[in-house]
Amino acid sequence: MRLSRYFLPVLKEPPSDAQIVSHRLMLRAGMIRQQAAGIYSWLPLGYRVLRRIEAIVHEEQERVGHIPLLMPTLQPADLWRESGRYDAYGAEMLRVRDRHKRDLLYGPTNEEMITDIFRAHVGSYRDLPLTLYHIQWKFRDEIRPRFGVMRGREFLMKDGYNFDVDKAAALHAYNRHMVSYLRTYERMGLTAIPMRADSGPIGGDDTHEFLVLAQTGESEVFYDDRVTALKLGARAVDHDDPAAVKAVCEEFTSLYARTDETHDEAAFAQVPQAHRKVGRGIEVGQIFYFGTKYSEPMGAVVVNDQGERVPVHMGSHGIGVSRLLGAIIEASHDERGIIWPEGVTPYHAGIVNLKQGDGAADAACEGLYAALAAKGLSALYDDRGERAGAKFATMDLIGLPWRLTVGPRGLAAGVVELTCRRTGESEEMSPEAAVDRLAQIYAAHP
Ligand code: 5CA
Repeated sequence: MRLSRYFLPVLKEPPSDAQIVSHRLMLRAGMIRQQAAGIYSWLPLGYRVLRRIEAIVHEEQERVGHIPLLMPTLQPADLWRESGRYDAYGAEMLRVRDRHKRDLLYGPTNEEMITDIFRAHVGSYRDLPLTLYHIQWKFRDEIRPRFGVMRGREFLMKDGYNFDVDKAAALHAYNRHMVSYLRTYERMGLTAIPMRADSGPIGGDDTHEFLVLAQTGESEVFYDDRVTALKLGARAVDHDDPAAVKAVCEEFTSLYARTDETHDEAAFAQVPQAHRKVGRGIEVGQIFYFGTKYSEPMGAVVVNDQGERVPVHMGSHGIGVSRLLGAIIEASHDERGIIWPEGVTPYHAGIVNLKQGDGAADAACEGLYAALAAKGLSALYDDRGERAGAKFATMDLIGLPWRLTVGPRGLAAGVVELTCRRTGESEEMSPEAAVDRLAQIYAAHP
């Protein structure tokens, strides 16, 4: 993309009502525009990152055998009357009435609807295990929407639902979700710690939240800091092997890590003092096992291998897709702007032309742009007639992890400059070497 033809409405002054750094940076970098309290338009740069995050979520869900579908945002109230949640959900639910005076609601989550789909089409244990998920907009009429996309009213969520014949199989699905979530967050450059949590209006006994440590997080967290060093890395985990999956979950949940809702002072006191940490975190996902809470009242039953009709065991599993943009920026920025991890960056590299209109510089930039594209790498080329300082400031603000700087002086010596946004370190090399280096870097971030 050439910046002269792009739509990147950067702001000079951050609006005064944006309280936290991620919200300020998303507005300054022209990523979002607020349309009403907690409701945002996604401008091109923000939308590009949002789609990147969605793509990673899809890839990691499909990797472990979960199946995507798409349910609507509007749901009939009658489904929620069956589960008893229509009245229980309270003022957070946005209720609508259509022209035929039928009650609808803008879905805050989809347990009822997915249970309806399941009961209509599945009747035998032979069709299990089954996990269906979608990425769809949700609406929760939060009393205090704030911090930009972090606590919106309309927000994008990945929500998945497992159907299993018994509790043991459903707990395997729970563990499989935990492992796939760990991989999902790692690919986004995040350390998200699974913490035992409270189930709230979703219900159920077993639940973990995934928290990204950040001073601006809304949850208070208590943890053994050795948990922050755990990494899944490139290891292969057989997601169909319950013991292997459980072993990974145990590794990630045996050290103390809890939110204030489930915090236990006596257990926390057992953590060696040097590792005992209290901090704040951003909840970027939550997994639940709730057994037959929805399948029983809604009649989602299967015939098991004994010929008996039994309600299916279920769980639901959510990732805050739009919230993740805020969480990633909270975890990765400096005083000049955003620093995108390679896995989610909107463009792989920025190209800054120090002397637009200079024949050699223009040609070298066009050459780099094409050579990157040939390797499957996207570039944002600043081809405007601006001063170098202004171009650098824009690149730093929008946070592309790698910048190529091209100018007549370097070209005379046959080199361009490759700069790492995170460390600020620059290296001069031939344009070909720079393209090869970027291809190598991104090979590790598919
Ligand atoms: N049905 C379950 C799991 S699918 C569910 O709704 N879980 S949840 O309530 O925990 O939401 C899942 C994730 O959505 C949360 O972990 C959080 O990251 C994100 N989320 C929840 N509320 C908001 C909000 N108001 N704004 C942005 N993201 C939110």
